[in-house]
Amino acid sequence: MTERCSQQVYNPWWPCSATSVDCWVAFLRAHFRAEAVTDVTVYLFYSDLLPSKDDKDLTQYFLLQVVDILLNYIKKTFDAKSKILDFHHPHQLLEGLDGFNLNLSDHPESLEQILVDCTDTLKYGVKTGHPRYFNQLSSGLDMIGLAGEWLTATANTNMFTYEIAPVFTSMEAILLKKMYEIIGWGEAEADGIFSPGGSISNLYGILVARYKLYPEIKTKGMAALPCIVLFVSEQGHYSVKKAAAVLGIGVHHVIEVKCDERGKMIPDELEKNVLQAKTKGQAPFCVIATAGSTVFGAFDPLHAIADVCEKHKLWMHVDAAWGGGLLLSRKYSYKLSGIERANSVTWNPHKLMGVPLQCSAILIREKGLLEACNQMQAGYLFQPDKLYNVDFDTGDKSIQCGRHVDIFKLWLMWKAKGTCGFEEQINRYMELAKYFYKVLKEKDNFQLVFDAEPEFTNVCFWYLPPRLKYITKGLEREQELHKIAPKIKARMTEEGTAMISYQPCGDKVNFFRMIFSNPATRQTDVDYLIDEMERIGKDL
Ligand code: ABU
Repeated sequence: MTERCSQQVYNPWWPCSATSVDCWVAFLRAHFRAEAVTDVTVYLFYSDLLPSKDDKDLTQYFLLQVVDILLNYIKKTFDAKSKILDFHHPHQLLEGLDGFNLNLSDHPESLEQILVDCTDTLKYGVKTGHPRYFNQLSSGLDMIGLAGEWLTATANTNMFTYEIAPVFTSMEAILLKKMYEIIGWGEAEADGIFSPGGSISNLYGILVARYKLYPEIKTKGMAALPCIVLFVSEQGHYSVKKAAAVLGIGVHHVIEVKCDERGKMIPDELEKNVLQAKTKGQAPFCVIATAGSTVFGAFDPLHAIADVCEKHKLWMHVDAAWGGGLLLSRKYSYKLSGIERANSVTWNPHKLMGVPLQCSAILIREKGLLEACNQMQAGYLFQPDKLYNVDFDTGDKSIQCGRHVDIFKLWLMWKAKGTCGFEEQINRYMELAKYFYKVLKEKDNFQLVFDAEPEFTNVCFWYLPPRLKYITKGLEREQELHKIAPKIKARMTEEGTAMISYQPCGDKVNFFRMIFSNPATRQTDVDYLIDEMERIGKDL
């Protein structure tokens, strides 16, 4: 260490605060028994940490400094008055900012620099746990989930075999069982796996649906199949089309079914589309129903869709990536009534349940199908003659080889909250959505997209600047209104005061989509957002 740890001039930023600098000097004194260490610091490198050197104290000190950085960030995250982000354009970040250089060099950087880089990475990022972060369906920063991520990263293992992930694969089995029960399926008939997100879970649903009807797909490919088609509502997630493209089905073979005025699939339209496809010589095989659509938060009528599926022998997949968490609420789970009739379900605990990204499950109401569909029996991983029950090797069910451990943070959160804790949190989001809707309804400078209580925690609305009142309803007014949401969002982003998403949809020009899925959000933050929109928007 001595040759490379030359003493350098004191670096004023290290390590972040005066108290920490004192600690650092004290640490160095003790560590190097060098009383001379006063106002100087020593440069150390990754090679001074475990396992290169047997220096547990230094490794501990370095990691504690990282924790200190994280704790400072967490404190700021939950302070409503702190900025959600310090926005910079991509070229600014790529060019480098004030000591934060993204470029990589051939030579090692000191541990000090590594700690500065950790600080800056958080500094220039987005605080998705901030109480006024409403931008995505997944938001919030759960402390238990975070602890789960830390532990998972420390364990650094792979989900493909019980052999190297005995505890995590067992936890996955327990969690999947719990989710089947909540949906209303018996354990003996169900199967599942955690996947890298809702899009991949939806892809699994379609993949297994096709395999069930056409098992020859696995060996012979699409050439052996008729022209297969599937159905999803106009408000369904775009990942369904993506999956169709990836699976060689083709985007043109995804038939979009009309929705009612609230964005729910119309079952009669579904049946009409199925019959039309058959008349054209196409082979319908699957319907994707949505439980909690991305923009409107709509729930398709699952029982009526299940009736159509049963009548026409179609696989029913429910994309409950967003809405699945509502099954934990005794008050609101009725919105997913009929999900128990589905053949497969996507459910993302990283959305409504607030589990840190990523955490998504594909659940299938037929044991063995997932494995039959994806199994390749790689001899170097899935030896049948291992010392344990190899049914716990999950790798041949998945389309990946390596699979990240997404289960532990969910398991730990469930332990910490109990099912009731999730329920309470989710019910609170529903109440906040109703509150937000009621406040906007009373204001003449806001207009709701649906003049009815929200179906879910999505609340869609326009802000109307005063000048729009003087433009008569029609194309010109719509064109002007279309420009308002992006302008308000841009100002909010630049000022870092709040984040909320917007989009056009069908014949509706750009409108805001409010989402409640952040445990840090309170009514005061909702009131703040409204005031902020009025402040920024009144002169637009
Ligand atoms: N379906 C992915 C989530 C998109 C969103 O947060 O709006």
